[in-house]
Formats: sequence, C-alpha cells, structure tokens
Amino acid sequence: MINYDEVIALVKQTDSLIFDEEATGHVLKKGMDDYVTYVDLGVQHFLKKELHDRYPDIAFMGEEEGETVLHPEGLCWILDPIDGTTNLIHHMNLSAVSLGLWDKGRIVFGVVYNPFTKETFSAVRGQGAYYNGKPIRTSTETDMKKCLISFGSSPYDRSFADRTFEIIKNIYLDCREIRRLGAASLDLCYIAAGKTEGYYEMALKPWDYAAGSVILEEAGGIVTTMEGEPLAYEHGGSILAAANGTVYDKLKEYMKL
Ligand code: LIP
Repeated sequence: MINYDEVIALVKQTDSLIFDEEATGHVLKKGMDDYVTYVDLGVQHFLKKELHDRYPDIAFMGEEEGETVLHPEGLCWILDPIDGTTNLIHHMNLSAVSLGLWDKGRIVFGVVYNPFTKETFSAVRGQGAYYNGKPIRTSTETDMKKCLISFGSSPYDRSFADRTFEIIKNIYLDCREIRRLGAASLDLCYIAAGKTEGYYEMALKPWDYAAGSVILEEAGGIVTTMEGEPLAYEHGGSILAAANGTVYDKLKEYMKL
C-alpha cells in the first residue's frame, strides 16, 4: 500500500537541496544544450534512496545517472529531479520536481512541485487532481481567440525547430497569446489548473511528462502525442495536451504541418 501523502511530503523535502546556490552553480554538460546541475543529481539521490527505503520492490527510472530505463512489468517510479534545468540555471523560478508512478502500462500517480512558488500539483488515477490540496479542473474555453497556448522548443534537438516554430506561428495568429515556460511538467499542470488551454512539444522524455499527464487527465484534460497516439514511456516522443476535447481537436489540426 503506497502512502501518497507521504510521497508528496518527501518530494517537498527537496527544498533545501534546490535552494543550494553553490550546487545550482555547478553546471555539467550532458549533450548539446543539455545541462545538469549538482541540484538535479542531489534531488535524484535523495528521492531514490527515500523511496527505496519505503518501497524496496518498486523499480526506479530517473533522468540522471544512467537510470533512464523503464521497468515496464510492475511498478516503477519515473522521476525528473529538476524539470526546467535551464530555468534553474537562469534563476527563473520556473522549475519543478516531477515524480510519477507507472503501474503495468499506465501512470497511476503524479506529483509536480515548484519549490520557488510552493506550488504542488498532484493526482492519483481515479481520484481527481489537486493544487496545494484543493481540487482543480481544466478550462472550459473553446474559442481559440480566448485561449493561452504554451509550447516547448525541443532544445536538445534543434532539427525540430522549423516545424515547431511554423506550428506556433500559426497558432499564435489564431489564439489570444502564446507562452514558452521551459518545464513540460508545469506546462501540463498549468492546463490542469485552468491557467492555459494547450501545449505541444516535439521531443520530450518520459520523465518530462509522466507526472503531469496523470494530473492533467484527472483534471479533465487530454494528452497524447502530436499524432494522437498514447504517450510513450519506454522512450520519449512528442506531446499534445489540451484542456478539453474541442481545443484538442483544433490544436490537432495545426500539428498536421
Ligand atoms: C525540460 C522540458 C522542457 C523542454 C526543456 C527540457 P529538463 O526538461 O521539460 O519542456 O523544452 O528544454 O527538456 O531537461 O529541464 O528536465
């Protein structure tokens, strides 16, 4: 039996690790435009150990330190210790710890915690989505002219740039405004909380969207790949998320480029 409240409390205990300025300043390069700080590593170490102490039978997948393989047969934590690492390095206060739980084919729990704003988004499959403990629902807006849409620039693979920016240009011409937050988990949670109406990004990893996807679905939203397929968890892929079916159908048209 998993004590989800205790897991959420553990995630919030990462505050002291994240507010360590010295660790934030230790930036290592993982690949082209892909960075990791000592904060990312510290948060992953801490949560992996604490979760293992409490739930030794649950497997672990995390963004850092070569733990990037999903164990699909049973339960598996999926962690992004810091989603929005570039935002962290630039002191944007728009980063989150994102932890999901995979159970044989689907995500059954998610928590996304922004330590800078003290915002906690969470959901257990079938039990609704919450923001700082209060129930949340997605926006019911269906008029694109009143919708705020975010997107991601897939910075780790800039070969996607032409399509990404062509799509957002077309959306921008039709919607109220656009945003580029820099943390996929928060993009998904902002739709869940009714702040924005849609989001897409061409290339993400499972830990970017595991927690956010269940939170969004539990709040009434829709999330798939840009082709309309279920999200992939054994490898990464694109994402298309929307507050409701009408906005989803409209956004899907823009993805056909
Ligand atoms: C981030 C994603 C974001 C993407 C970023 C980056 P990370 O995750 O959440 O949407 O555009 O560049 O991939 O790497 O900071 O955990």
